[in-house]
Amino acid sequence: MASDEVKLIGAWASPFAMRPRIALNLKSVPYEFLQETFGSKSELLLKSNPVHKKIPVLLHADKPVCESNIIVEYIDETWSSSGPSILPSHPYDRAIARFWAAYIDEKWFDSLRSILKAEGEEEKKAVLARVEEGNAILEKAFKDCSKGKSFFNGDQIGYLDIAFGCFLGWLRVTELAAGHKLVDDVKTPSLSKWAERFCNDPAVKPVMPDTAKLAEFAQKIFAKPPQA
Ligand SMILES: N[C@@H](CCC(=O)N[C@@H](CS)C(=O)NCC(=O)O)C(=O)O
Repeated sequence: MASDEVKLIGAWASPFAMRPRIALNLKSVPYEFLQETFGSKSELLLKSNPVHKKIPVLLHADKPVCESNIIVEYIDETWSSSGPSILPSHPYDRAIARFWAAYIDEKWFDSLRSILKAEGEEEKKAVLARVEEGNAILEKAFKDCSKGKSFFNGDQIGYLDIAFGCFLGWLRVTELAAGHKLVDDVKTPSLSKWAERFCNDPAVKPVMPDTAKLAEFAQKIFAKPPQA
């Protein structure tokens, strides 16, 4: 009989792996964290996520669930009676949260990671402007969704907070590398306060990587030749 155990294949520095880690913390679900080594893929990962071969993968009773936002939804539905609800309760709010989560992964994060790879001042400037444009859009989305509350969907951390907040460590590292603040009290006052609240939440604090440690890791991985 398969055990009911929960395991998560991930890595400490992975923003995508941070999503299910926060969700499991919110639901107080104990799990074993199986960390992949950067640059190689374990047999278990290849077997569990043969399509994308990416982390994170949640193993629940030995059954794999892939894709970070899908895992977060699975955690919310599976442990529905423990901890706060992660997805908004109204279908419209759920649709909006999923819309912004897709925007963050497909557009915003794409620009953010281009900063670290940008070559020359002109390219760097253009990418920084693209991220700031995205931040302004997300500042407005935060105001519209939170309606004056602390988080995107109210008083507690939810789906969209996790989807966006998981990138805050990498955002800080990018700011350091670029010598340019991207989220601050002047440009994005609401997001700036939200980021502080998010990072201090007890479900987030233990899994948010230390900026200096992450910056050191970033230097190592970006020093390697770019991969196709
Ligand atoms: N859409 C995926 C993205 C996951 C992802 O990009 N994971 C990275 C680590 S942060 C990875 O496994 N990269 C290895 C690779 O691309 O081969 C998700 O949301 O889970």
